[in-house]
This record gives sequence, C-alpha cells and structure tokens, in this order.
Amino acid sequence: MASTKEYRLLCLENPLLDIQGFGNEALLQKYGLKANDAILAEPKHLDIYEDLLNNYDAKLIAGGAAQNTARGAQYMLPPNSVVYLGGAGDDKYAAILRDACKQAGLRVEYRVDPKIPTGRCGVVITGHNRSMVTDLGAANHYDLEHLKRPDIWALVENAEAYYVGGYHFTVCPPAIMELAKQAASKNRPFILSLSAPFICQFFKEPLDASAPYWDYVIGNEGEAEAYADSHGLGTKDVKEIAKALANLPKANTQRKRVAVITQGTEPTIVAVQGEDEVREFPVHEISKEEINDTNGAGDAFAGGFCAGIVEGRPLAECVDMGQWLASLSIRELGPSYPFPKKTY
Ligand code: 26A
Repeated sequence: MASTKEYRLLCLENPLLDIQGFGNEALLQKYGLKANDAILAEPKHLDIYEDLLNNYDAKLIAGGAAQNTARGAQYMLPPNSVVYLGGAGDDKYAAILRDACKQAGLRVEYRVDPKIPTGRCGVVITGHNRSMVTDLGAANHYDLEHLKRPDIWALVENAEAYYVGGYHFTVCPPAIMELAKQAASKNRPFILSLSAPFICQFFKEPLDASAPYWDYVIGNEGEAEAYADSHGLGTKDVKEIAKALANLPKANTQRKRVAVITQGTEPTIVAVQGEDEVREFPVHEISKEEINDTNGAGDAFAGGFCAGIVEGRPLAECVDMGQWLASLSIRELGPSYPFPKKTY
C-alpha cells in the first residue's frame, strides 16, 4: 500500500526567479555567453536582466533548478509529498515564487533575508539551447542555522528521501553534508544532481566530499564530461563515466549507487555500482514543433525520477517517469508543467 505520510521528499537548493526571453547570437555575444551554459553572474553580466525585460519581451517564471525538480516531483506524487528549502528575499520576486509553488502544491520553507533581493536567473533561449546567468542574491545566504531550526530539522528527520541540487555547492556545502549524513545514518536515499559543468570543475572539493553519500547521482552529458575532465578519468565515453561515478567509494553500503546520465534526445544512460552492464533507455519522443524550450528539462527529469524513488518503483520505471515529465516540461514555457494535470 502506498504510504500516506506527508513530505516524504525534502529538497534543498537556490530559489530563483527566471527572467527568460528568446534571444539571438548578438545578445549572447554582448554578454560573452555560450549558447548552452549555466554560470554565476559577474559585474559585466548585471545589465542582462533589464536588457531581457526591456528588449526581449522576457517573462518572469519560477525557476531555481531543484525548486523546479521539487515542483515536478510533487506533480507526480500525492498532495503534500514534497518540501523545499532555500534562501529568498521578502520582495515581489519571492511572492511570485511562493505563488507558483503554492499552485503546484509544493511546500516551501525559505530562509528569508529581508535586506537582500531574491535571486534571479537570466535565461537566453536560442533554438533548443538555453544560456543561464544567475545572480544568487538572497539564495546565497542559506545557512546551517536555518536547516537546524527545530521546525525545519523536524522536516528533515521526517523525510524519507533527500534531493540536493549541485548548484548549492556554491552556497552552503555544510547544509548538504548534514542532509547527506542524515540519509546515510537512516539508510534513506540521498539523490544529488551535478547541475552544471562549472560545479564539477570549480566546486570539486565540496562535491567530492559529498560523493560517498550519493545513492543516486544525476547529470547530463556535458556535466559527465566536465566531471571526467576535472577528475582525470581519461575518457569522454558517457557509459564509462557513468560506471566510474557509480563505483566511487560509498558510505552507506546497504544501497548500491546508481548513476543516471541524460543526453537530450539520445538515450538515458544508467550504471549501477558493481554491475558490468550499463543500461540505455531511449527517451520519449516528441516532435520538433511541439518543443517550446528546453529550460528545465533536466530538472523535470530529476523530478519524475525522484517521484519514482520516493514511491519505491523499480529503477527502469523511475527513469521512465523522469523522461515522461521532461517531455511534458519541454512543451511548456520555461521549467513548468502542464495544467490541468496530466497523469503518468
Ligand atoms: C548557482 N546557480 C548558478 C544556480 C542556477 C540555477 N538554479 C540554482 N542555482 N543557475 C540556473 N539555475 C536554474 O536552472 C533552471 C534550469 O535548469 C534556473 O533558475 C532554471 O530554472
């Protein structure tokens, strides 16, 4: 029988409001951006938000990678299944985020900083690519004090699975480690997303410190390659990289680690610790005309996958749930899911 317990999945990362517009090569060049990337904003990028709003008809859409995943998991789970933690301001942007999460049935527990604006992410869409520039704002001030607050820690203790977006390594690695250790000590799954190539390259130390706690590690082909590069794996073969990730040393030996690498329209790769064979799962096809944009596709995949894990579904079904939700999100504007709800 399905569990009726509430808030079984707890997620942590950076709540951001996406300022998303359909751009062009000139816009990418103006700010020195790659067509498909995610970076932290430097001073030279800070005009892009106004530029997008004034000149590219940009829309304000709830974002923040793991918040998208949390909304996605909640989309597929019974009411009150998912709770999300992160840092936000007390402003118009935070109100938009809270409203979107409320509509999605996602409970959010923000660490509110009234003096710092809510984080924003400029998203430039060109074709099927998306380039993201993040100004973390209040999200950068998440801290252990919030996680350890008795009412929040009670949610941590109550949860049965944890999902952390790797982007949080730029913010508060100690909070990630607290969740990781909690998961291992209770034999609950700890799921980590690699999030972006720059996390694998420039936040290697905190990433590696958390690695023994990963029960599931999720990434895309670009992140897998960045991981392999920065860790001297000496291969660009996604299957080999998945295998290496799955077989890193592990703290909780009661669970075999699973590494899941998505590759856009190419099959999803799954490696299980100790297994020779690496599995491939073709994606759910959708026609080009149906694609709106790919912003949030990976987050949606993770959301569907986490929903499956929380429900104790077989691995192949978890992957299928992820692919299903990603195929829905790609049809929407930004990291969103269709309403009225579709059922899996
Ligand atoms: C720390 N950084 C760079 C970030 C992000 C981020 N979420 C958290 N931290 N940079 C981009 N995003 C989010 O990724 C989603 C698409 O996968 C964007 O807000 C966007 O919704």
